[in-house]
Amino acid sequence: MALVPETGEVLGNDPNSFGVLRVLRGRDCSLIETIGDQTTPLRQSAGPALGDLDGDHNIDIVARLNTGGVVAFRWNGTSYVKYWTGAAAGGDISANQVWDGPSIHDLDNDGKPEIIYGATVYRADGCIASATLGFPAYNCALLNAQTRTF
Ligand SMILES: [Ca+2]
Ligand SMILES: [Ca+2]
Repeated sequence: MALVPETGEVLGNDPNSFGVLRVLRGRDCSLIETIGDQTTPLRQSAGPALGDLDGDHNIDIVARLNTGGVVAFRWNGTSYVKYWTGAAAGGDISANQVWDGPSIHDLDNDGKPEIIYGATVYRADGCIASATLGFPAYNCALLNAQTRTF
């Protein structure tokens, strides 16, 4: 893989260089599904995050888009389908952090996961909860230790 360090761009915008997600069966490593195509250009250098976003007890996948922002996939019973796309926000640091992928945590302890990508926090439905760089967004909006509310 080749990178442009100044921009973080994975060379290039050639669709052949976009990442894909491969879902393997645990017991024999057989391929269940390959996720990603030219309409969903995944950043090949960033790992995905796994969690149950919709509460159906099936694992959902959140991956970084090569164009900024994130995309979520959910299991429909037979395959993974696009669930939502989270827009790149002011806190998106895509150009500087080539390797960073999203992570999933319940930041406010309400039982619903949030997705963290750079300085942007998305709710489980893909809406942006916070997009401010630095700790103030987390301290003031998401992780208020006294109220535990948004
Ligand atoms: Ca799920
Ligand atoms: Ca939560």
